[in-house]
Amino acid sequence: MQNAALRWWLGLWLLSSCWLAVAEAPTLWGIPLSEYAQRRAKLRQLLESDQIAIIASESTPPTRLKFRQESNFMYLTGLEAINGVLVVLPEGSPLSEDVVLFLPRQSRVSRLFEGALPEPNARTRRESGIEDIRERGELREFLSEALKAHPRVLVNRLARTALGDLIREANPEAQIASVERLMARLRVIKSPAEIALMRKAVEASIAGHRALAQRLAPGVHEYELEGAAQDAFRRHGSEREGYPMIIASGPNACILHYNANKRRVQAGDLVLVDIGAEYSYYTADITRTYPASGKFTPRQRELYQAVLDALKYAEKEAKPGITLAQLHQKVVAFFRNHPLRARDENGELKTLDHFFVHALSHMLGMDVHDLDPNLPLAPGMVFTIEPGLYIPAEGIGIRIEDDYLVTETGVENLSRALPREPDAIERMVGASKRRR
Ligand SMILES: [Mn+2]
Repeated sequence: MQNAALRWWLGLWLLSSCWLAVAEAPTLWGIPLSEYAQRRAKLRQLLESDQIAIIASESTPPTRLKFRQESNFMYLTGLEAINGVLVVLPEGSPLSEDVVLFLPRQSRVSRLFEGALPEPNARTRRESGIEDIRERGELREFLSEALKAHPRVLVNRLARTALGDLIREANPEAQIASVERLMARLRVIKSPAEIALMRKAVEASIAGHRALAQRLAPGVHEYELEGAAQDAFRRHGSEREGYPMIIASGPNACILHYNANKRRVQAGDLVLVDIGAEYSYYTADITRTYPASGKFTPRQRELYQAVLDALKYAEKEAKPGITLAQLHQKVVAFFRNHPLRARDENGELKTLDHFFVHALSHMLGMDVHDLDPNLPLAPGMVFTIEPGLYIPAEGIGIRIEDDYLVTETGVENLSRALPREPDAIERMVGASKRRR
């Protein structure tokens, strides 16, 4: 009896403490609501007194692609709203508002088509932590007042197209510019919650690489490899790819934006695989180059080693204070000084820097080429390093890419669990096991 009572009280205590834990730290998409509030507060601080930020959500549910909220709207609200508009005012504004979210009321028919969307109601206030949510129809009147005190209007791309007329009507003198420079300053430093999501994205992407390499053998189509990677992404909780997969075999590896993925892999090909899973609106971006038959030729291997050495050199040089442009120049010099040579399209022998034709790095986050404020590296930034060599005359394209978190003293390779040494790469390829 006593025991049963104790268990009852213990159960009640556990239940209530669980409930309290959830109630204390509510999240949306893995990010605490308090963090969304901090982001909005920070944007307010960055705005000058005559500026105002207007950030529109996606406007229509797409028919051909899965819905994905615009990254800046998502970053500031956490809401998958349609036709929403977030207005952010500077700290010293004469208006009493600081942040106002305008949302449309949903019709009965729309609810049947799209399911329930965020509306101006108590539920959305509670879910988002945004207190001032109004009817979308009130935006026009609000702007005609607000743009008097704030004629410099910073917009995201969706607001520029959807609300340009409304803004000019509210204030014909309004100067419209992009909000992306400010958003880049906010988004470039990742919080612990964001880094946790990016680790999940990396984990799913590594699983995709492993599944794809396992499936790789001469005769397989590039799109079959795509399916293998996608299956592994989904099994690791990824909703979608962060960008179209590049699965480029043989000569396709020298087409940098190739993503048709329809060729049949031939024996002796190198297969360049550039894929990234998105997890809760954050994406990874990892590239490996695999020998289709499970074994590099001597020439493929020496070029592969040159790219890998360039990557290792860059990650040693990467630390707070250096810019991505400086890091890029270091790798160009590394390739220029490398003893290997290759022939260009005219048969002329060239140093390796001639075959490294793209940027070494980019910022990574909600978008694969994430907004970049062009600042020196600082702790909390996440970026890629991806040297590559593309030699059409030899039908060889090689790229190796990992994702890095900047620490106080250097970088942490987030994707280090995925092999990249040439022997380990050979062992990953399915064909190599079937051969033995
Ligand atoms: Mn990349």
